[in-house]
Amino acid sequence: MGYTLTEKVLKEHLISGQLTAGEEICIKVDQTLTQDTTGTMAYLELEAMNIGKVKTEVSVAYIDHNMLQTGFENADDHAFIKSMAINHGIIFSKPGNGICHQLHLERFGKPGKTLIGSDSHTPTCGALGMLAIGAGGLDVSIGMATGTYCLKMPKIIKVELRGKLQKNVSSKDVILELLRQLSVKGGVNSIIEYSGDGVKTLSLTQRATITNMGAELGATTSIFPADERTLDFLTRQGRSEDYHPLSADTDAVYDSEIIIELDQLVPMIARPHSPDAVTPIPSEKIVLNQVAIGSCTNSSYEDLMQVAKILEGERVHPTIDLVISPGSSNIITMLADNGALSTFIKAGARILEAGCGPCIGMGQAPKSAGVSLRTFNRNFKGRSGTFDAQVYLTSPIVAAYSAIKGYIADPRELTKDLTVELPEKFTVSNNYFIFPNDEKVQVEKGPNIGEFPNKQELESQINGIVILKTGDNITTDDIAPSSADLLKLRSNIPKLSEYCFKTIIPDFKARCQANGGGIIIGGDNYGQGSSREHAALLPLYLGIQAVIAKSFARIHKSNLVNAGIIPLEFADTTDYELFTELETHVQILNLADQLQSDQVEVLVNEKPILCKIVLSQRDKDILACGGMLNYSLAKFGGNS
Ligand code: MIC
Ligand code: SF4
Repeated sequence: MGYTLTEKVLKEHLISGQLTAGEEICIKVDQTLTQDTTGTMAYLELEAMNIGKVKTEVSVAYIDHNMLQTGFENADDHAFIKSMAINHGIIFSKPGNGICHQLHLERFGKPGKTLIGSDSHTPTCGALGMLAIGAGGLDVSIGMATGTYCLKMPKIIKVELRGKLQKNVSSKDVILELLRQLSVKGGVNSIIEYSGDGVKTLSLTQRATITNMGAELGATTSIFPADERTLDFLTRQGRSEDYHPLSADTDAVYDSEIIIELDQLVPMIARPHSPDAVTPIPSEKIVLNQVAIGSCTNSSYEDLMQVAKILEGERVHPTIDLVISPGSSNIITMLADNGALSTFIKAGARILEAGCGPCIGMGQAPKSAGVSLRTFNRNFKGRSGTFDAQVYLTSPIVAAYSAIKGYIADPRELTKDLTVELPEKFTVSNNYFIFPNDEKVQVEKGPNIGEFPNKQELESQINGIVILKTGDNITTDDIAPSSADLLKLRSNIPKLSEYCFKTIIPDFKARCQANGGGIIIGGDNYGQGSSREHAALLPLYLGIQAVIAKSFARIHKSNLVNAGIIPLEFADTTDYELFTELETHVQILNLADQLQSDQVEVLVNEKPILCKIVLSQRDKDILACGGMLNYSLAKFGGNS
């Protein structure tokens, strides 16, 4: 029996465990990445562990999210991260250089290597044939400190791509189609492996759009084979030596298989407020106020050159604001050199610096009840910076064409040729990078940077009231909302805790304070979306002891364990009905002992029900220590 691509990479990196779905495995980490909104916590944690140089081959600290500097906070965070990077042998990417995932693809990703990143879209580099996994900041700092990462061995889903995309249909439509079929929880605890004759028809950055947005399926990661298109990309980036071919064996066995006929796909959109609310472009006119092109999903040279071709000689519709945020400084240079940048400006577009920008509400919030069409990966309520915005997701081709028309328009009507010739050599500049040497600097910690909230130890019992009962698919944007105003509080858990669950109820913090903390009851796929550990740290700070849900999203569940909050799953999902917000009392006795088993007895208003503990022994040990920081300090003695 042959091996899948995933198994091949994992076999090369396996430290412990067996490659059987559901088993805990620990793997060698070759590379890590952090970005600034999760980075401050990750580096506070690294500081607490008191290590010298990182143990990875390559670790990079990117500044790409918190780019607006309307006060001292973001600049202070950047300075802190930079000083930690210099001291620990980490490459620092200055603000303005671009989005972590685009830059990592351009400069550092390598076929066959492993990458752990404190951002849920880290799987973008799976386009290069690397195993790239998003994780909480604490897991990434452990990865930097020890060169290891542990996870539950996922199932492997084969997606066979057949044929070729039709004119003006994009690789974005491939991933939107998968979201339509599988939903935002269809990939949880799975790795999506692409194969088939359609693979070679997709360029590297087209593949990266697909692997990037596998995060929206809840997948652990997504991976493409490394082939001649991979070599082509690496050669144009001036690093052909990083290439080696990688593909699954023809007799590899998968847990399940899906076939996508590329030529059957049509241009699609995801409707508000979920990336899986996917439909073809409707015949009714959806009139737009804003079009935003960019983000780690769709800001490559190829994407933006297609946009330039559409905008050439045209004018952005008078009712629309078109905003373009390129993925990297190198891409901006190439667009400036070949005239595309002036095409954008002549058409009437607004140009932003290279970074996440409006994707995370860092500016460009739509007007009241505004309708915005975006090439991004998430359209969760409130994420644009306003709660009443109607945000649709789509490809750059649909977005650019719609920006001219004034409504969401089908680009198959377009007669222009959108074929993009890639430059023989991409621009590659090091001027925004600071590469480590043996220099040591004073760690700079501005007044906004607080302590990493940490639990002392595991309680002897859980005893509290249900503070909140949620529905299905609650996002980390619901638990720990993000916007330009809030992102600057990412290093300040007490202040940020005011906003915990603000998209759902106005008084979550007050409820916690009035009851001395308590329990959260969740539906299916609780905590989907980002890797932000703030979605666990804010509830921890407010005294939440446990979350009982129908099921959890992968990264959030790990973040809960790392924070020392117990994630439990209903043994019988109809028990969900037994709980009422602010009324039901929950008790779990003999916590330490019960946690060692596979199920616990939960007293719901004194009547017992059973809940499952779907955790590895290592997770249980972490919880027994009161969280990952205590666990790792005990294990590595603060000096690994
Ligand atoms: C996101 O797209 O939601 C973010 C902002 O990049 C997050 C990280 C964060 O919350 O800081 C992610 O995807 O992990
Ligand atoms: Fe940045 Fe948006 Fe990508 Fe998150 S999804 S890394 S906010 S561009």
